[in-house]
Order: sequence, then C-alpha cells, then structure tokens
Amino acid sequence: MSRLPAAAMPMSYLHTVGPAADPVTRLGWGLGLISVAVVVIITTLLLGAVLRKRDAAGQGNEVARDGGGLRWIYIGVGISSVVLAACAIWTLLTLTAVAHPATKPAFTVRVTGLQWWWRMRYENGDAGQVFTTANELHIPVGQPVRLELESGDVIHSFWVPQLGGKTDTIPGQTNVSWFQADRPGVYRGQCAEYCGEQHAHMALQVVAEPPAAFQAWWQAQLAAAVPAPAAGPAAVGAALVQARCSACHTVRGTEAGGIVGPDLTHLASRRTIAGGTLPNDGPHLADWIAHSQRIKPGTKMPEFAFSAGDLAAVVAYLTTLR
Ligand code: HEC
Ligand SMILES: [Cu+2]
Repeated sequence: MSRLPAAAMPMSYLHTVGPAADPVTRLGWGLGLISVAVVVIITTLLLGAVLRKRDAAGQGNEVARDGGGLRWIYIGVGISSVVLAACAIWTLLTLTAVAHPATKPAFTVRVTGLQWWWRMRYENGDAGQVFTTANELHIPVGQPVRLELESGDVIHSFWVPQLGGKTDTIPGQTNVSWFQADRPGVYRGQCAEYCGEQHAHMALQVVAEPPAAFQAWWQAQLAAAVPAPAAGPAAVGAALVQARCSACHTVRGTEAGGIVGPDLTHLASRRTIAGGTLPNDGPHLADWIAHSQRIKPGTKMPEFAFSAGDLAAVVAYLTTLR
C-alpha cells in the first residue's frame, strides 16, 4: 500500500501564493531580520564596552564620573522603543491587510472538520447551486474565496500554509476566513489541532485553477451522479453500494443519501481518498473498503468482508462516479 509522496504536494508557509498569506510571510522575515540585527548590534556594543573599559582600567573611570553612562541609557531606551513601536505598527497593519479580501469573494465554502476528514459544501446563494464534496477544494486563481469553518465533533484547525493562517473549527461556532491563490497549483492543507487518533491522516488539498477550468469543474460537480449501467460488474456494484453503503454515503441521483461519510457522487474526480491518506485509484479503493480499520484505525468507515468478485464490482461502480 503506497502512501502519497509528501514531495508531490509542497506545504511551506515560507512560499506563500496569495494576499491572505503574503503580508504575513513578509512580516515574519522582517521581524526575523530586525531581531538578528538587534542581537548583532547589542553584541558589538557590549564587546566594545568591555574592551574599552579594559583599556581605561588604571586611569580612573571617566565614563562614570562625567555622567555619560546615563546619556547612553536614554539613547538606548529611545532606539529600542522606536524599533518596538515600528514592529507593533507593522504587525497591526499586516493583521488589517489579511483580515478581509480587497474584492468581494467569488463564493462561500462551508468547511466542516470531522474525525478525520473535511466536508466541503459549496454555497452560491441559490439552493440549486449547492453541492458537497470532501477533502478537495477547487478554487479559481486570483479570486478570493470566503470560508465558513465549523466542526461536527471536536475542535480541528483548518490550515493551508501557502494560502493563509490557521483557523480553528469549533463545535457550535462558525468561524469566517478567506483565502486566494494567485498561482495555479495544488496546495496541501492539514488539520492543525490534535483531534484524536487519526489527526495526522486529516489532510486536504486546494486545487487552484484558471477560471474556465474551475467553471467546468463546478458544473460537473453540480450534476447528479452518472447513472449505473444496466448490466455488468458496475451494475452489481451499484446495487451493493445501495444496500451496504447508503446509510452513510450520498450518491446524488440515487437513493443513497447518508451524511455520515463523504459524498461519493463525484468520487472519481478526486485525487485522494480518506483525508489525503491514499491515492484515488481502483486498488486503493479496494484496499480502503476491505481494510479501512488497518489503514486508519478508529475511522467511522467500517471494513467490509466482500467476496473478491463483489469487491471488484463495488470498485468498478465507484470508478464510474466521475
Ligand atoms: C457507518 C458509516 C459508513 C458506511 C456504512 C460506509 N462508509 Fe465509507 N466512509 C465513512 C466515513 C466516516 C468515511 C470518512 C473516513 C475518513 O476519511 O476517515 C468514509 C470514507 C469512504 C470513502 C473515501 C471517500 C473520500 O472521498 O475520502 C470511500 C470511497 C467509501 N467510504 C466507500 C464506502 C463504500 C463503498 C461503502 C459500502 C461498501 C461504505 N463506504 C460504507 C462511513 C461509512
Ligand atoms: Cu482534525
């Protein structure tokens, strides 16, 4: 069972790509450099003072006698105060800059943290334009997206380091945030608040696409699931999914309407499954259905002891759900 190579999805807050994150990165570097400069200057002055005092030894302490020491203390406190005040002002300006997007967000996604995956509900004012997916957010490049963050169980924290800071998801509360990706790409995110056994397997991906590609994705997600074929393995699989999986999973356009697990209507369009734990392909789907408790011990997805034929049929059906 191969895990996803970490290098496939960079996750670095030093390489940010949007206006909700860039000012914070600049501030971080700025405060870091100022701190280094302060250490270097203080060390130099201190060494200078020690060496000078040694030279002056034996000739009486001039500095103490003419009161010059006190003057230097005033100058030192003055310089420190100005530098600290400048840092505080820069920090406040940065917080203001990332608090709200410059333009109206394109749409809102309601992200729910759950043990141990992310439900993502795209809202668009119009009830007919709402759909739900899991662990993979698609956004148009260069446009701010509003996020409503909530939890279905314990406290989680939503964090996509290249796009913005962390925001907790707290039961009974909705936290509002936003982000924007200025370059197309796939940005990895991760739950950043310990939330139980499989906290480490609660990742997500943000796929930033040119607006046309995003629109195509959006339209495809709005559609109901591809109907199951009338015969063959996928038809057998569709019946098994109705019988065994529909209590927890939704496949829009069928009778499966469960909401305990991820919406499977367009499962095959996603890159990964189970909170970024496995690549989304036939062998890994089969592995997940048969051994979910071995792959993610404690997950609410039970294991199924299907015959080899039935397992292959279920997977055949799931891979049609483009
Ligand atoms: C008791 C509820 C329950 C049942 C029954 C159930 N699942 Fe799940 N399923 C879940 C939960 C919860 C998750 C999310 C687990 C995680 O990522 O930790 C999940 C995740 C999945 C995923 C990964 C989806 C994604 O986008 O990450 C697939 C595929 C899946 N289930 C298929 C099935 C199939 C096929 C069946 C029936 C044979 C089934 N499930 C039955 C609860 C259930
Ligand atoms: Cu979590």
